[in-house]
Order: sequence, then structure tokens, then C-alpha cells
Amino acid sequence: MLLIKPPIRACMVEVGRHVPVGLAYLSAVLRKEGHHTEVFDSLAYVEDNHIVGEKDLTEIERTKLLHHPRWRHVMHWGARWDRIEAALRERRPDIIGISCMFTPFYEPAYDLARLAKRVHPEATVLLGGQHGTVCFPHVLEVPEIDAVVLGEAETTIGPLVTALEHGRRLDGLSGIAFRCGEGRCACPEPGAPHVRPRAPFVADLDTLPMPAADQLDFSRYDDAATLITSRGCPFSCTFCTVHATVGREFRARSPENVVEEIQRYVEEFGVRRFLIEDDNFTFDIDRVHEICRVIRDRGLDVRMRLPNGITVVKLSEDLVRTMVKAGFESLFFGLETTDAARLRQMRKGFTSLSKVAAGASLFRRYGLDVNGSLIVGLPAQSLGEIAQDSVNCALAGVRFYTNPFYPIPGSPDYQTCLTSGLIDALTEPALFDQYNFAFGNGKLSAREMYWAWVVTQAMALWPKYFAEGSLRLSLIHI
Ligand code: B12
Ligand code: SF4
Repeated sequence: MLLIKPPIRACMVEVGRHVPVGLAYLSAVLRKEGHHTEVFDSLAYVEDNHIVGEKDLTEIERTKLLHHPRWRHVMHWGARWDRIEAALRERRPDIIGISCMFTPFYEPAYDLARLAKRVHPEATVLLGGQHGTVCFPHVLEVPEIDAVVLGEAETTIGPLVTALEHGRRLDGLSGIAFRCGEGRCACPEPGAPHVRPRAPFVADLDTLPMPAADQLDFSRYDDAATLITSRGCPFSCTFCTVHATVGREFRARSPENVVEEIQRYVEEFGVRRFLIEDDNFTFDIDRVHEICRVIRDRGLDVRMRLPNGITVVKLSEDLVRTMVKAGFESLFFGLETTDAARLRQMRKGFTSLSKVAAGASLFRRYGLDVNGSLIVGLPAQSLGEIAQDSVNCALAGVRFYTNPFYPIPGSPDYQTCLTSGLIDALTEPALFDQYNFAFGNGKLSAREMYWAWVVTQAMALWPKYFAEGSLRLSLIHI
């Protein structure tokens, strides 16, 4: 089986260099069961990043460009299609598994499925990941995709691959969706797609094999590895959909198991930098303390970051000191807005500007770079409120950056936007791009929201501008 991460096409994007950890887990599970697997991460081929030519733009991309007047190009991030085609031809897989994490970037994932089917018409094409999980009816409209794997897949992928290899029907399996009437079920007539009930989540994450790191070239990831030390989040922020993939229960690996993985990366791959991408890493503070203690007991010289952000809940000086000593570097808090009533409405009442300011100053005291993140363009948010958020952060001494609001299909906010008429069921989901304002928020037009975001970003970058400005001034004085 070939597991592939598609390229991304967007105006702006935060691709960075992230190990395709979900696929590496699946590969490890399948290998343990005796299957042959390979991982191909299109996003690792940064040398292929290029501007998409005018004639190759899709209708959706043209619309995105209209919504993003300061950005004149759509970029293709990751491997070019000819490189991907060559990889498909070279490997001759019988099953091709595509991972689509982000709904706004589904187009290249679907194009990859079309390419895979053209190159290997006999192969089965599967799609998994967040997008497939929350938008499977949309995915099943693509004839080249044979089945969608729903949510966490370590327990479902083995039986699925075995059934496919033996040409068995799929209607008895868990956690998949597929079209009826194409020989995968026993129905006498074609009917509605089959959506099989989800398998239980992996209860003890320590039982999972370590991700198949030997299938990745870490020089392509700046010699950094991704760690998932826990899955699931008991909180209920209204813009979030992690529960669809990994559930509400906080399931954690033991500190020993986590540090064993870290040690393996250090010793076998020479990797000492780690990105911890948990949904809610600091939910269990005692466990964080313990992970840090085991790292130090084993004398591991490592650097860790939390690019996914952490909540301020239960932060203490003791914890911060322990984290810094164990090797934690920069991090950020998901603040979203400084308005307490809105935070309650978003079911994020557990955070506040004052808590984030206190947390940030704690980390800064220990030399750590800290930011807060704000969302711009929340439903019915006014220009005044947006400006107030940035000003409040500046007043509280919290460095911040801003992300545009977009309703993620499957989230409570998506439902609210539907009910209030801001979007309808036919609104193109690819337009809910990270840096794209496709519709108004009930108070502001899409254009007003866009420019409000540009202004807040300019303000967010002001400290840097100010520092550079004063440096230049002092040079003039000399
Ligand atoms: C890590 C992460 C990031 C990283 C990206 C890392 C990377 N590798 O690219 C960073 C910090 C950069 C990031 C950024 C963003 N993220 Co993010 N992120 C996550 C997070 C927390 C974890 C993903 C992860 O690695 N999980 C661990 C691995 C083990 O799981 P996995 O990849 O899902 O794979 C499993 C299954 O999905 C399945 N599976 C996956 N692929 C396949 C393929 C096949 C064939 C099969 C069978 C199964 C399968 O099996 C795997 C094993 O169980 C998820 C939340 C979540 N829990 O899913 C949000 C999430 C994916 N992000 C989200 C969003 C919105 C964003 C941002 C837009 C936020 C913003 N406004 O800035 C940006 C956009 C990024 C961009 N490219 O521009 C949304 C996406 C929702 C959607 N439907 O579009 C999520 C779901 C969080 C949420 N708010 O609801 N993110
Ligand atoms: S704390 Fe993070 S993972 Fe949990 S619901 Fe809120 S945004 Fe989602």
C-alpha cells in the first residue's frame, strides 16, 4: 500500500515541514500485520514549490485570488504532479491511501486520486484524515475515490486492507464509507452510500507501534520529528472539529512511552528537535511534569515546540520551570478574542486575556518566546471589536498574530453559520481557506473583514517594525 500526502495549493499557507505522522502510524500498524507499505509526503519536496500558472488555475482558485487582493498568486506547495506520477509508476501499489487533513485544500487531494486511478486503474483508492471524516459525502462524489476511512484509523485500516486484498465485501467493516452498487456490498440495487459505524478509539495509546520513522527522510523536515503524545480533547470550542477524528476523551500515552520514542529518534535518527502536535498537550499537568522529568533523568538534550498551541488552564510557575529545563522553546496560547462574553459563547470561557498575559509573562521570565493567537471575523464581530482585541493584547503586553475565522464543516460554528444564513449547504467549502474571506459575518462584508485582518496583522508585526525602526534611527544618529 502506498500512503500519500497530497500537495497543497493556496495563496498563503502554513505548511512548514511537518512529518506526516498520521500516515507513519498507519504504515507501522500495517507493517506489523505483514503488509508492504510506503509513505510519500508531497509536502516534503519543497524544491518543487511554484506559482501556479494562470491557465492552470481552477475556478475556485480564481475566486480565492479575488478574495485576497494583496496576494497575486496561488502557490503549489510540495511535489510537482510529474514527480508524484513517477512515484506512483515506480511503486505499483495495489492500494493507494491519500491523507486530506484540511477541507479548504481538498482540490489537490481529489486531483491526486484522479491521477492515481489514471496511472493504476486496478488499484483501490482510499481517502482518510480530517476532511474525509467530516465531509465524506463530498468525497464520495469523486468516482476515483473508492472508500473513505473515518477518523482515527489504526484499528480499521488492517481489516480494510485485508478485505481488499482478498476481494471481500466491505459492508461488515467499521469506520468506512463507500458508494453502494459498485461490488463492495451485497445490496441487490445501487442505493445511498454505506456509512459504517466507527470503531472504538484506541483505548491504550501505548499499545500502538511507534510511527514508521525509517520511511521518512528527516533531512527534509529540518531534522525535526512530530510527536503525538495524547489524543482527544474534553473541551468544546465551537470552531473546532477534533472530536470527529479523535473524540472528546483525553487519551494519553505514558511518559515512559513518549520518552522512549524521543530517545529512539535521538539514537537512531539523530533527531533532537520535536514538534508536539497534541490536541491538548497540557490537559494533564502531572503527565507533562512526568514527561519532563523522564527526559531529564535520561539526560536527553532535546528541543521541543508546541506549534498547535496550548491552553492556559492550570499553568503554574513550577510547570513552566520544569518545561523550560526539559527543553521546551517557543509556544503560543489560543486566545481567539479578548471579549469574555464571546469567549463564553465560543465555549472557551476557560481562557481570558488576563490568564494568557500571566502565562506569557511566566514563560518570558524563563526566556521563552510566547504569542497569543486571535481570530478575526467571528460571526457578527464588529470592526470596533476586532480593533479592541488587538489593542487589548498590546496593552496587556501579549504579542499576538491573527487568523481569519472560517467555519470548519462539522463544527458547531459551521452549523450556526448555516442557520443564520451566512452560508448555505452549497457554499463551496474550499473557499473556507485559512487566509480567505469568502463571505461576510453578518456585520461586516467579506472585503471589510479581509482589510480588518490585514490591519490587525500589521499591528501584530508592529513590535518588530518598531525595533527595526529604532535600530535604523540609532544608526542615523551615529
Ligand atoms: C497538527 C495539526 C496542525 C499542524 C499541521 C501539521 C501537518 N502535519 O501538516 C499545524 C500546526 C501546522 C496546523 C495548522 C492548521 N490547522 Co491544524 N491540526 C493539527 C491537529 C491538531 C493534529 C493533526 C495530527 O497530526 N494528528 C495526529 C495524527 C496521528 O492524526 P491524523 O493526521 O488525523 O491521521 C489519523 C487519521 O486522520 C487517519 N488518517 C489520516 N490520513 C489518512 C489517510 C488514509 C488513507 C487513511 C486510511 C487514514 C488516514 O489515520 C491517522 C491515524 O489515526 C488537527 C486536529 C486533529 N486531532 O486532527 C488540527 C486540524 C487538522 N487543523 C485544522 C486547522 C483548521 C488548521 C489551520 C487552518 C488553523 C489556522 N486557522 O491557522 C492551520 C492550516 C494549516 C495549513 N496547512 O495552512 C483543523 C482542520 C479542519 C478541516 N476540516 O479543515 C483541525 C482538524 C483542527 C480543528 N480546529 O478542528 N494544524
Ligand atoms: S481546546 Fe483546542 S482541541 Fe480542545 S476543543 Fe478547544 S480548540 Fe479544539
